Amino acid sequence: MIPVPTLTLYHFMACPYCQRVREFLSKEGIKVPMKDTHENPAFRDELIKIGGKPQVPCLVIDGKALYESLDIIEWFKKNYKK
Ligand SMILES: N[C@@H](CCC(=O)N[C@@H](CS)C(=O)NCC(=O)O)C(=O)O
Repeated sequence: MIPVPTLTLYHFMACPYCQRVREFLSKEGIKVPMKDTHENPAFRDELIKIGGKPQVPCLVIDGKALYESLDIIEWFKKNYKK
């Protein structure tokens, strides 16, 4: 069996870089659990603990933070098989 990584996308609605990632995911039909750091400040604190900064978007892959919208999109292109 191929191990499936646990994914969480930290984001907030007004962030254009988050929007870029959300649009890519939507276009590709990829569903990822999301945490809105503006809606819930506890998610912001959580992200700082994991990745060291509150910058969004951030994809957390098995507990490891991947920042930068274009790097996140590249990660999905490389690693996500439908
Ligand atoms: N180059 C980054 C830019 C991300 C960015 O600037 N995000 C803003 C929100 S739109 C942010 O999180 N700013 C707060 C911070 O950097 O701590 C990307 O493409 O993901």
